[in-house]
This record gives sequence, C-alpha cells and structure tokens, in this order.
Amino acid sequence: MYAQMVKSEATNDDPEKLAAFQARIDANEKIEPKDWMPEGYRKTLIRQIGQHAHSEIVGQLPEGNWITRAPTLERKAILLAKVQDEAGHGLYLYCAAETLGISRDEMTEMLLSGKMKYSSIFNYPTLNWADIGAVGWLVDGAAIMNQVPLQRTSFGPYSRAMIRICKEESFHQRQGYDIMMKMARGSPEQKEMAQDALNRFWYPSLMMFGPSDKDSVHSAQSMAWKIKINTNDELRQKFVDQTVPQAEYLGLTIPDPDLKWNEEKGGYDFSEPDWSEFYDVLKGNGPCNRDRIEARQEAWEKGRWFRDALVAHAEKRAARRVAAE
Ligand code: FAQ
Repeated sequence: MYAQMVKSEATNDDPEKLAAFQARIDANEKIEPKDWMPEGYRKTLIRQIGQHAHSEIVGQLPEGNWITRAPTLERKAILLAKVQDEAGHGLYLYCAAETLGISRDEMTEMLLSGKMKYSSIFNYPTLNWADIGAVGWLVDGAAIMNQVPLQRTSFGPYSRAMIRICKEESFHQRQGYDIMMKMARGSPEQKEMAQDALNRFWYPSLMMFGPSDKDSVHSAQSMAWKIKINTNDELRQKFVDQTVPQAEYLGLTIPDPDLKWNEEKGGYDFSEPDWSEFYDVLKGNGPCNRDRIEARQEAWEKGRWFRDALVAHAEKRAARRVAAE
C-alpha cells in the first residue's frame, strides 16, 4: 500500500526534475534538506529514519531492564553508558528526520498509534544476563552490518548521523561479545546460559535485516535512490559469515543444523528464519509488543508536563524579546 503510494508520488513528479535528481544520486552527491527531492524519496526517508529512531529508543527497554541487575559495578556502568548511547542515537535520527518536514512529536504519535514501526528484534524478552551479551553481540552486530553502508546513504543528515552512530555501535558489539566470552568460559551453567541466549536470539537477529529480497517491497526503489546501499539478503549473508567464526571462538553452536560453508559462493549456507513469525511480530503479536508500546506510552504521558513547560518557557522568552525591541 505504502509502496504503491510512493511509486505514484514518484511518477507525479516533474520528469525533468526527476532526471536531474537521479543524476545527482548517480554521481554520489549528497542530497540536503533544502534541495528539491521527489515526494517518494522524502517519504521513504521519513519512514526509514523514523523507524530507525524508534528502534533506538524502544531498544533501550530490553537492556534498561538489566541496569539494576548487572553482575558488577563495572558491568553496570558499561551497560548504563550503552543505553544512554542508544538514546543519543534516537535523538540524532529524529533530528535528521525533522529536516524532512515532520516533527518528533508527530513521529512519536505515529509510533504509539502503530502507524510507524520499530525493529522486530525489540519485541523479544531479555530473560537473563547472558541475553544482554547476546543482544550486544548479535543485535548490535546486525545493526552495525546494516548501518556501516548507511554512512554512504544519499541523504546528507542521515549519512552524517550514521557516521557517529557506527563508532558507538562497534563499542556496543564488543561489550556484548565480552560478556559472551566471560559466560562461555565460565562455569558449565554459565556456558549453557550463553548457548541458550544464542539459540533464542539467532533467528530474530537474522530477521532484523528485513524480508528476503524476493519479498522486500521497498528495496528496489530505495537502492535506486541510494537510500539503501545493499539488499536485505546481502547484509544477512555478510552477518552470518562474520558471526559463525565468532561463535566458534566462543565454543558455542549456531542453532542451525543446515549451516554449512559453501566453497563456491565463499559464504555459509544457512536456514531462513521463520518468516511467518516475523510478520506476526510486525503485526503486534510478538512476546513483548504490548509491553514495549505501553512503556513508551507511559513515558510520553509522564513527560507531557515537561514538554508543555518547555514550550511555555520558550514562548514567554520570545514575547519578552518582542516587547524589548
Ligand atoms: N522490523 O521492503 P522492506 C538497532 C518492514 S537499530 C520491523 O525490506 P525496507 C540499534 C519495513 O519497514 C535497528 N519492520 O523495507 C540498537 C516494511 O514495512 P512498511 C533498526 C521491518 O525499509 C541495538 C516491510 O517490513 N535498524 O538495532 C523489519 O526497505 C541494540 C517491508 O520490508 C534500522 O532501522 C524489521 N526487522 O528495509 C538499539 C536500520 N524489516 O514500512 C538498541 C535502517 C523490514 O512498508 C539496542 N533501516 N520491516 O510498513 C533499514 O535499513 C530498513 O528499513 C530495513 C528494512 C532493512 C530494516
């Protein structure tokens, strides 16, 4: 439905302007907020950047849950810093989306009403400390795989936000892997917890890259506009190829009996995630969808007085300035 809308909007644009725009994209020029852009390009960016921003914010919830229960003061400080980083990522991304003519309040309302999505992965629970390791290792690992190419995305503010975000994400991935290393080399029970976390987070992490290329609605247009640089399957394959040796180093087993090195393609063959589960989670039926939205709803309501006070303060200052002139 959205894809159809984007397509028809794209074709309603002035063909000469469209051709000039595409030539800029093809020449790898960055598009800036005040430049002319097709309506479909603007809307696709709002959808993707907005979804990305919401993911960073909702993504704090499964980890924030563990700040008070981290096993040592050092682990607590590290996790706290990571969760704060995610808040910062959300803010850079909301700011990038705002340059396209939508407000953060509008995007938040759309998240809360279910009109905008956030990453499927954050609808899975973090049941124990090993899950925090798995989130850092696999979820941040998948996020980096997706986001490194986005540093070269065609929209200037998104691309610049991604450069900073990627630096921080690589620290996140390392802290997760470090937790997994400690667990995997700990007692047999700890190693078992690490394996169990890998078992539960493996396929949901593969789903983070989106549906397989044959079912991806937006990839072709987004890649033509260089909003996306790679297809979903390309990035998923790279993630598997990077992660399997890391699991081997930990002495853990990827929960896929069909995982096998394919010499010819120079990568692993692996089983697809259960796509019916993916679409079910997108529809709101994952294990934590309701909790996540309720938590964001509550935070939004509790922050209302503060947002109102900020606006009132700004208006008062502006009125004082006008009176003084
Ligand atoms: N979850 O046609 P495509 C992070 C939707 S950040 C939910 O392939 P597209 C950091 C898609 O929106 C993680 N929905 O779509 C962190 C579309 O629905 P729509 C977030 C998904 O946009 C770590 C429909 O399916 N990263 O983790 C998902 O070309 C730890 C058809 O799909 C980003 O957002 C999904 N997994 O490609 C934070 C990166 N996949 O809108 C805290 C930027 C697909 O038509 C702790 N985003 N959908 O209703 C992207 O690169 C793209 O948007 C994709 C999807 C690759 C996610």
